[in-house]
Amino acid sequence: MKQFLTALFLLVCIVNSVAQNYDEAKVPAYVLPEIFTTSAGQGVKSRKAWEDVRRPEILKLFEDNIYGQMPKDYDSIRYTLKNEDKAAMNGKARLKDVAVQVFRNKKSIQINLLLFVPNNAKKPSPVFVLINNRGKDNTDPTRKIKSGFWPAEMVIDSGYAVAAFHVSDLAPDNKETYMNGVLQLYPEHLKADNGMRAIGAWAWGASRVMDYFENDKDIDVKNVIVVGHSRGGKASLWAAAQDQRFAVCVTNCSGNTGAALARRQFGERITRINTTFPHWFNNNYKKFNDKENELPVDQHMLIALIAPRPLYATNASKDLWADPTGTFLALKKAEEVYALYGMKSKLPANPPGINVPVPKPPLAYHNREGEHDLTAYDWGNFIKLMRSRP
Ligand code: GTR
Repeated sequence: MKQFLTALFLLVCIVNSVAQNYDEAKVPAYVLPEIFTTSAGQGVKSRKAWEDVRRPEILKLFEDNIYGQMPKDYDSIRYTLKNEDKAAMNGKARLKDVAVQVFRNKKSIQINLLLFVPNNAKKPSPVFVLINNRGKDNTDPTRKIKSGFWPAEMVIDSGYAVAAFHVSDLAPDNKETYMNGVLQLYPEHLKADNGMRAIGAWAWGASRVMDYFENDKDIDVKNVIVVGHSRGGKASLWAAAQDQRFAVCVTNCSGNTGAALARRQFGERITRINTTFPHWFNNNYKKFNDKENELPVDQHMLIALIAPRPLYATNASKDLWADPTGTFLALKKAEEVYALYGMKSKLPANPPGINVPVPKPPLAYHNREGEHDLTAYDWGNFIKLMRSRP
């Protein structure tokens, strides 16, 4: 029996991996929904029509069909400095270990925020905040363990503050237990087909951290950069799309339902993501399993929601699952919204080569050599983007 089950499991794995397309020649012909045509078929030509009509309409389409509603109300929020080290990183930085507690309907959750601020800063510091979807070791506050996933010393040396919180504080990344977090504060969402789910909860957490930054004099709130990798990169995109206080968005290897176009059906597809991770997106999204072309949006429109703020999307050469070409094409399609703000994209016409970064606003991109990961190479380029901002 055990052997039979192992064989069956292997077979399912093989069928699944063969079922995913990795061949550019097999990408079907597709038509992307127009960014500048309203649901009523009207053309959008001005910034005003974009901001007043089409942008809110697209945001709602993403809420209703994919990420779920984003609750904005809560009863109260409390910030507590749990621990502080004024001479962290050999005196280079101040560590603040902050509890962000949010209360609603007699329930509460706690986001544990780690923040290092450069000690030599003469004014409030811009800050990179990572939505950490990997091990907590990656953000070791004692700095005994160092990781390219969150190279805090490098960011501090470059003159920026660096922060992180873990997704498990908001919603455990598990289809059985994801509701044991923010969703306890908003149980009505669980009943709604367009309710918030795990990725929405992580993005909601980023906004509560932003609430905290607005109350921390060490932080330059006009320059908060939200960073996420992969599933965390889907959340960083959604956070920046719906909360315009984020000045810059970094979405690293975010792939399907992140920065890559769904209609290309290359690498991971909607059916697969909804089956493996049914707790990430809302119920309505399941209607689009194997029906990418029926979606009223595609991911270039999520990027468009971030305009005119800078966005950095990345890929890795061996991570075809996340469709590097589809990510680049989504950025290219979003250029038209930046153009509406008089911004000229520096992206080339075709995807740049491997390790040929374009860390330039408003739309930055690179395809790093190697595996699906977030590394010091990636972070070095995010810093370059910040430095080349006007
Ligand atoms: C994969 C998933 C991707 C991506 C990745 C990750 O299993 O299919 O969409 O989110 O996990 O988060 O590393």
